Amino acid sequence: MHSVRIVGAPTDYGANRRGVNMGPAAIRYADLAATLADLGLDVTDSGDRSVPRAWTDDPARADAKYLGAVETVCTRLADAVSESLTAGQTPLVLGGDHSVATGSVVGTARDADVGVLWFDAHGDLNTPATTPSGNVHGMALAAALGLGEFESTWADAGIEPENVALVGVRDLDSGEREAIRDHGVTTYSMHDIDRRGVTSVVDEAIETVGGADGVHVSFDLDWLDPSEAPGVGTPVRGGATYREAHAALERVADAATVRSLDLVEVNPILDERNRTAEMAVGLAASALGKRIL
Ligand code: 6HN
Ligand code: MN
Ligand code: MN
Ligand code: MN
Repeated sequence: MHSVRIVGAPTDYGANRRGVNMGPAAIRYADLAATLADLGLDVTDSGDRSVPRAWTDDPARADAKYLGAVETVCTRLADAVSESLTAGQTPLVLGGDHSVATGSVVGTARDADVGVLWFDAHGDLNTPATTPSGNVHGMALAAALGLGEFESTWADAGIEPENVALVGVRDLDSGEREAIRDHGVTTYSMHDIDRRGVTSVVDEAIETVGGADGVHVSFDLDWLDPSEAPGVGTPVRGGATYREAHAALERVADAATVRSLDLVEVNPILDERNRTAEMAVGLAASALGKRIL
């Protein structure tokens, strides 16, 4: 039987809004474990990683707020993800803001050849030198790639730009556009999805990122249109529909091996009756093999 281990990462240090640290609780409340067990998966919930308490931040690092706390969370999460894989359980990481994904990627790529599919309205490719906000969740992918000052912390993650595809972006900062060009990160915008259809785009993304040991799927709920997933801190209109999001993840389940999965940026304070968390649960089921027949 296929096994899944839920790993909570309840942090909001990477975001500019409080509340996303309650994401794991909201997603569990939306019946994650029972939904996955109904698919015939063997589900273990390992609880939440502990998160440091940081009430004040180094004012000199307005370009990377709470970076120390983010790094601590990511280091703990990387170990938890890697242990889960060693135990034969697919890690299902619940954020928390998207900064946690640096830890997931580092953990899943340890001694393995993996591709990364990043479903997001945003590129998450800023560095402290380019960020418009100082929020580290907007740097999570750059950190996993060891770009800019992250060369001294995460450069050994084992992920190269050619192993990564951004899918469905619609809000890039100028420094992110430069990073995409300079490092050759395969990027599909919503424009590509409109023109070609989501399944064709996802097929090509899977093909591009490779990964003999499978793919890491980092799913930011703000990839969806805010009318369908309002409980996120940085909504951008023009996002994926419910059907497109399910079609995308069903394609991933069919055409790739899902080695690990993040569900991030669910903020129950901003949500409407937990519907964004419920969306996350349904999408996890699709990514982990739910079929209608
Ligand atoms: N996310 N590009 C913006 C920034 O502040 O760097 C927004 C980042 C959003 C990050 O949603 O994971
Ligand atoms: Mn993101
Ligand atoms: Mn985003
Ligand atoms: Mn590797």
